[in-house]
Amino acid sequence: MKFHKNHYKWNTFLDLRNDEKNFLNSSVILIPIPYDGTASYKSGARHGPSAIINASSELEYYDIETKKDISEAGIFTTPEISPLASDPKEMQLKIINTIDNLKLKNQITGILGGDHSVTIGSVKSTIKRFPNLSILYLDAHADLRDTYMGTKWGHASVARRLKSVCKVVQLGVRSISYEEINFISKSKSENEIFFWEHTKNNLQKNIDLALKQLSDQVYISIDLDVLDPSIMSAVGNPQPGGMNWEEINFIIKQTAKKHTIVGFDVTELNPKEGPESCSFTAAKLIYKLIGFATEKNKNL
Ligand SMILES: [Mn+2]
Repeated sequence: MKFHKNHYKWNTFLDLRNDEKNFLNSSVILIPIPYDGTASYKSGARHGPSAIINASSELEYYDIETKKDISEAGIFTTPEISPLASDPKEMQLKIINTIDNLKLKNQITGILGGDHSVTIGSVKSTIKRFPNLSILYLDAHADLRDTYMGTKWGHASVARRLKSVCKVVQLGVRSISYEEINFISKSKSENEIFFWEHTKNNLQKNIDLALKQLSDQVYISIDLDVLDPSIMSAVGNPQPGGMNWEEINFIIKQTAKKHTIVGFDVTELNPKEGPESCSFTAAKLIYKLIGFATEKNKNL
């Protein structure tokens, strides 16, 4: 069975033609998940994946920083994982099963969200292929609540759920509740969370401290609200005082230099909340992640 682009609508990242015959030879598998069933403030992240893919067609293939053609990495965009309106836990199980069924080997997966809850399913599938996985979690919020709005599987509990799966190192946090602060001290995980106001002034030193705690195989989870609203206002829960473009690039580049990036996600783009440039910024962030993650030369 061959799905000709002339007959089917199947939008792809960078508008590249998917090579279905060589699916398993692609080095990066992008999986759009238009789900925002757990949004609490402003819903609309379901429109994130299509906005990212549309904006990506405006990117130049050539990347100045890594001096290479990003499209040559071998990028395959799957069809969207359709959302379930039932229990958020069912949605996570669906994400795990759908990704498992792709029968991937060493490919890098990149999830296009969707609200941040999609990370739970994505990580739970990825860790089956990479048992020594650890997570670099970039988010303005701590996401360490045990439950929020009646569910344990929502966007405000993602880091808490993942901490029972593997090591999670959090960078960029600038909003946290008392409940979460208490959880951190009870679980003695103070050294796994870096508040942005303490981190940004000595970025190299703090990144080194954060990265030292990660295993070789790293999954980078990005909630776009980790960026400053001046460059990324199109998110469900904006928070002032965030990372700029150079800082997030630096963090990803340093991670790629010292570790192997085996998976990533970019979540919470809510296109109607901001200018079109936000979708483009999200697309370029994915492009940079692909560039760094597939870079064999560690002298980046
Ligand atoms: Mn967040």
